[in-house]
Amino acid sequence: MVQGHALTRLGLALLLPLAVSCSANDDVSSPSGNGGESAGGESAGGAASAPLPSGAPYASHVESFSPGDGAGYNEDQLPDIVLGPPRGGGNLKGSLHVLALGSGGEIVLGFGEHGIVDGPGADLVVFENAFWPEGDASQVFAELGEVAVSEDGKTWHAFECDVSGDGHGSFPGCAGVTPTLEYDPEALIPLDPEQTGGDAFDLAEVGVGRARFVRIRDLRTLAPAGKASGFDLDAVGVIRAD
Ligand SMILES: [Ca+2]
Ligand SMILES: [Ca+2]
Repeated sequence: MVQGHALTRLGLALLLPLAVSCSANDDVSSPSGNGGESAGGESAGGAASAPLPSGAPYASHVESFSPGDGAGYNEDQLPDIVLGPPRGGGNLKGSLHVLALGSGGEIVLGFGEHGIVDGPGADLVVFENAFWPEGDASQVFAELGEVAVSEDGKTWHAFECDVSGDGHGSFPGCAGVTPTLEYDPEALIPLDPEQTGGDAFDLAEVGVGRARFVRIRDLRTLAPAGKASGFDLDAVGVIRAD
């Protein structure tokens, strides 16, 4: 379910050299039930920002998308809608620049020839449009997703997500919990989850040294049937890449 207010920087267009160079060569499978990717209107917006440097630390292609019930929001903007940096609105605003996965839907993102590598602490960040109604973090509007990583796209290692939470707005191991902040993606390389927001994950927790793919699966929380629903993916960022 898409919540929150209109993003103030929808006009921002960030053309990623990495994404562009990879899109022509990567084996991008067509999202199921989607009829293929659109041209993606977002990059056509008149933006003043310069392109990010080559190797910008964000997903560069959509490997697959299996929409769940109630998906559809921004599906016509695939794959661009989930590539590149997030368009966070801060703790109080959920971005509308997201893809609704639908109840039980799942998406797999890749990073071209790059991989995520395990280093000290967190190695990747998943950005959703969670927000704090009336500024109360304990009442976070969270639509939870399970995050899994893979080196070959076949064998997956999932982070254990506690959907029951701790009653204070924390859902350990889950994506879709921490609001995405507004920040300058050109200035913030490498990514720092303290400044970007989003939910950070450490490959060491699932015993993985390197991963080329990230899968996010909606966990059917706060997803009323028949409406645009489920985890709303904004972006996936890489803290440590090779
Ligand atoms: Ca790590
Ligand atoms: Ca959401």
